[in-house]
Amino acid sequence: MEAGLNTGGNRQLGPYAVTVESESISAGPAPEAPGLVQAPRLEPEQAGLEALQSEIGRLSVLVRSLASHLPSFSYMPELQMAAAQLEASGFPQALVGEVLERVERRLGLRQSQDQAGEVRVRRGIAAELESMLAVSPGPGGAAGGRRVIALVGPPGAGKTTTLAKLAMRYGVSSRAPSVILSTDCYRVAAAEQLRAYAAILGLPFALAETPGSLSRLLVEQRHKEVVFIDTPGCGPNDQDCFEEWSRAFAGHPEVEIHLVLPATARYEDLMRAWRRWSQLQPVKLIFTHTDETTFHGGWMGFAISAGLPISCLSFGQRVPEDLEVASKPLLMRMLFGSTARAANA
Ligand SMILES: Nc1nc2c(ncn2[C@@H]2O[C@H](COP(=O)(O)OP(=O)(O)O)[C@@H](O)[C@H]2O)c(=O)[nH]1
Ligand SMILES: [Mg+2]
Repeated sequence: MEAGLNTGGNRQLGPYAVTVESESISAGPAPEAPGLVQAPRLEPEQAGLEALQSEIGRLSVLVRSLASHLPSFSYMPELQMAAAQLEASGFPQALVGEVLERVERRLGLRQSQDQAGEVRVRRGIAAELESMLAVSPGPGGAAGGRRVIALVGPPGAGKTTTLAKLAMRYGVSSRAPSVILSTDCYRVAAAEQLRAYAAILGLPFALAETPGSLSRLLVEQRHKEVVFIDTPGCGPNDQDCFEEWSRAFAGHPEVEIHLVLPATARYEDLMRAWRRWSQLQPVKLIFTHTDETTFHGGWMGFAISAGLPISCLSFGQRVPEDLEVASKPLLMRMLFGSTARAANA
């Protein structure tokens, strides 16, 4: 059926006719109308039509380009928008796809036409991420038990600074007999930095000259209730270093190994680091430098992929202030709003 725009028939628009066929709009040269006086040119309407066509063209390019970045174009618009935001914050695409599928199931949405509303979708996403992220606040398991904590991770991640913060919070403040052990014998300044922290905190300090001599020190210090062990960072290609440290810890199941990684690294870089550091069998993650980024999807996505709980977050250089014990509400506030410092203010 052919229907004219507004009038139910063809309408003369100067040299053009506009006809609406079913739902499509087409524009083309107007047929000659014998006996009719040529209508005056309606240029503003013609210009409006061209502008409309060009806007539709622009929007369709934009939608195609947005869709090509999304895990699936079959999701409802609110989910697609949320997916774009998660990806922009650093979450890997595959994980975003998994989150969306979980949210669809949670909200009972089966088709892209289903309606859910932005707020409901946001809450669904937060709930899913909260259930996928694991936290294990601070070091140590059973309350009142002996704690032996080792920090491992790449050089410059913030291990020594974080160790001093932990020593203050879980050693000095708890008044439990504690000791700080450094195994960073590669760089003289590194051990001295920790010795200085130990002196300020009033805690005993000992240096293991080699990874092998750590065993002897751990036996010597077996009566201490809290033992903090700092380690040097292995370079990415130094496989010998990783093997040496895995051997050093293998005979000491009492050591709780926390992997310290910078929150500023991208998801892919963290996964690459994980392939090496997982050899040491860490049981918890600490993320540092969280104050230096507002993109928290990369490291949170990594924590989900690695399947390890987050124990602490470091958000600055100050010892001992700039350390927060991880909690799910804190992670959600960081992800959906602000930095660790602001999120906890
Ligand atoms: N901005 C910021 N700087 C940090 C943080 N943690 C450590 N640093 C700084 O990063 C640098 C390396 O830290 P360090 O503890 O020596 O790293 P390590 O090589 O892993 O022992 C030092 O200048 C620290 O003060 C943090 O959470 N935020
Ligand atoms: Mg260090």
